[in-house]
Amino acid sequence: MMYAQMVKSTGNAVKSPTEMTEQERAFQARIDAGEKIEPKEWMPDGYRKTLIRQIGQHAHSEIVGQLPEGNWITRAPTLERKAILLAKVQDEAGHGLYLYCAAETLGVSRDELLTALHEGRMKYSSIFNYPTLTWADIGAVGWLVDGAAIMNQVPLQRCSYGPYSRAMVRICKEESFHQRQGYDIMMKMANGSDAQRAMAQDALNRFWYPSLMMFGPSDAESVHSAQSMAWKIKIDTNDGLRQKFVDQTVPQAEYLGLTIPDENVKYNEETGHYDYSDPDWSEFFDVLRGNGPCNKERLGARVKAWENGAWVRDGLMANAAKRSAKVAAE
Ligand code: FAQ
Repeated sequence: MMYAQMVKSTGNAVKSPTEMTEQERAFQARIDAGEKIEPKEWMPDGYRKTLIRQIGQHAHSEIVGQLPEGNWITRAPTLERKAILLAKVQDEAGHGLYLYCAAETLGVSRDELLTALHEGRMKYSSIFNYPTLTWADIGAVGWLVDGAAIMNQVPLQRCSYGPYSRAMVRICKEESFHQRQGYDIMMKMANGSDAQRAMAQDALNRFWYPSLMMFGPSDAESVHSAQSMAWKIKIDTNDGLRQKFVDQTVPQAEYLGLTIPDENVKYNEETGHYDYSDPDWSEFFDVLRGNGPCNKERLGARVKAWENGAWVRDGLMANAAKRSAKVAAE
């Protein structure tokens, strides 16, 4: 069993119009005109591959992302909190399903994508390799992790690939609710006892930098951004979205009376944005290589769930075969 996500990132320079074939030029013109590309239409091989990679990773993130929160369903402090958390975790499963379906329209099966995840050939978001140690972490995940996810996904509603862009519309609606529930937990904790306030601060301390890492490496290190943006598979740069997230989140932390664990966070009158420190990128790349605190546990849990579900899949297939044999005999 291989737990690392040893996928090598390679990015190609964006082709200039003169290097493109006529078909590629016509395709790029459609993208530039804001048209949506639909499943059966011609698309460059690289466009298809990039979408499969990004949508697949995104789907895996939703499914693996259930694990840190699932950890707290049995320990939620009230029945109401438990019901809300259960609904949120179920939503993530739904997001995974829409996204696997969107990827399937590109000619890859869900089984193939899951096998690639299980064999360490595909990535999922780095954030889910961090543990949720206290109830306040569930607040921080909703507030910061869903907050970062929405910041990235709202622009993706305008992605050039029809099925992905439409999946994003629904996902973003649900993610907004998720973020509100996280912030609501943080408000309760931040306005609670000293011990609760300390837990809220501790959760923010641990989740701040990993949340900033969700947007991916700096623009200088991002291998895919240029081509993905030319194809409108990505709408904004990694650093652009990260800055927007910081600008949105700092005032929210102030409202909670919590401190961002970065002494360089300061409003910059000249730029109109908050200055902030970059995360430790060596930690980010190390997590991607499979060495985060929970990589082994997360992938292990997914592989086990897959194996434990084999009898359900086998049963469904046997039933489907029986039904089609019956229809054929009629
Ligand atoms: N973690 O060249 P770039 C959620 C990889 S939201 C792991 O910049 P790209 C909701 C990247 O894949 C989270 N790997 O790449 C939820 C590439 O490697 P590759 C999921 C990362 O694709 C909330 C390499 O580094 N959201 O789950 C990360 O242009 C709460 C070079 O990077 C999405 O997936 C990372 N953080 O930009 C669920 C959104 N960052 O593939 C439960 C869609 C980068 O060559 C609870 N995805 N890498 O082997 C995207 O927008 C983009 O894929 C980026 C990365 C922005 C993530």
